[in-house]
Amino acid sequence: MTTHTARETDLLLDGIRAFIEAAHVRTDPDSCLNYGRDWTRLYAPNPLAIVLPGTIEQVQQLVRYANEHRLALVPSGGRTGLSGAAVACRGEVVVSLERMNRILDFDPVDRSLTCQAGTITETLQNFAREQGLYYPVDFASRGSSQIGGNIATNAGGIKVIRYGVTRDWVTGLKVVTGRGDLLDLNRGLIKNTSGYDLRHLFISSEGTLGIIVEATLKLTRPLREPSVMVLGVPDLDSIMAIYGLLHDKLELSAFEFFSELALRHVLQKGLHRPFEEETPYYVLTEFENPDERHTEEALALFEHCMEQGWLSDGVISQSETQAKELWRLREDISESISEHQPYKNDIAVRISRVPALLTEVDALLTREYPDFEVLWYGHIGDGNVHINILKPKDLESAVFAKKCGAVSEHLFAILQRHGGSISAEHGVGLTKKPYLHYTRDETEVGYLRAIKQAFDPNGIMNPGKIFD
Ligand code: 2HG
Ligand code: ZN
Repeated sequence: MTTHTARETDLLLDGIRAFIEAAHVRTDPDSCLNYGRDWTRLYAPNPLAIVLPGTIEQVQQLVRYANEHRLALVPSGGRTGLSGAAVACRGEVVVSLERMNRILDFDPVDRSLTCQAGTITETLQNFAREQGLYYPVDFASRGSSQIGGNIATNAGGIKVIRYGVTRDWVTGLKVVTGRGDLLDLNRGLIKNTSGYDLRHLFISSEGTLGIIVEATLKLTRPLREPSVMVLGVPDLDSIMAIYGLLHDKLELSAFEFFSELALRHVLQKGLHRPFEEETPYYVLTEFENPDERHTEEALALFEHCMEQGWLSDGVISQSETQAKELWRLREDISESISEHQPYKNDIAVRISRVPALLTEVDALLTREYPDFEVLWYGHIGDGNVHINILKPKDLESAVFAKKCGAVSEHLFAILQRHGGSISAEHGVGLTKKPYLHYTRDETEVGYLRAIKQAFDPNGIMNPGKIFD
């Protein structure tokens, strides 16, 4: 990375101000702090400047200018990421899409909308609802994450079991490549077998190939009267036994879990226990419950699980308000533990491998972390588990990170044997970069590099993220 003198920086930024209004080229300390980091809080933000283009043409001009002057760019959405992919800690120019936040088009026949990349997830969810439709990719950061960032990370969330991940809802993308070319990819088509689908390369590319500027997204019909159950479960094995049964018999839209230790953190923030009894684990499941017959079926399954000893207590929502309250027990965990500077793992295996993986990982973590608080939660119905290790107050951050990093090597070796991924939905960014080889072998990474070279020959797009 080239470092610039103050004079050189001024000249470089003046060059940008020639095509983007001066008010949208910022260098004040507040902006540098806010736009230079994501939710990881692990890296000291140090951007050269923050640029907020308002049009696709301005994005193109900026990318061309960056190529000319070998300026590194970090595309930036809502910066709710957890892997450091949107962090600017090495003098990069942050390109925030937040001014490009309009829904441009909606078509009820296609059941699809087109929006600018800076559109907030919740804005488009609400827009879909107003049309009697549903955008089902959903997660706790819906109020600040942006669709461009969701696509660049291939975000998953809490409804994947039923609806899949972001990738499954993107039918078109406009992107400015690292060369400054504008590509209009797939144009909302459902069927299109005209060769390589470049749209999919940009999904999950973490800003390393170019900048997503517009997206066309599919919508679907809303859930019919969803109900939420929270179940108290004695052990990890029972969770998957319950999953097998409910997945077969109910129209599930979520199957999440969390541990008692994780629950205690949201209780400290003012939420209430779902029921009196404490159990080591909890399942939160959501299912369509439009009539009596569905309710009776759910209750019968609950009884059956009780008889099998797979659960010991439970509650079913009686209203939308109660359903929302129950959801908070799961959704608020991540935020409630952030003050403990957790070391995060976001692992995935095929669902059939979950029980074996959990047994091995549980043994590893018990052995390696006798003194640390280890929290389990996540989207277990998708084979995706979040393991958060909380930093003891008196332990230095660097020592803590080193210890957790060393345990990760063991964890990922187990994961590799099960054919899993080191990142299910948070991305590789900076935090998981050292471990990429557990999921992608050298030959495969060689192909990733070749793709990067084709789209970004000068290496200006989010350098140092995913791989070096
Ligand atoms: C969630 O599922 C998010 O709550 C955050 O993906 C996970 O904090 C985490 O590790
Ligand atoms: Zn998650």
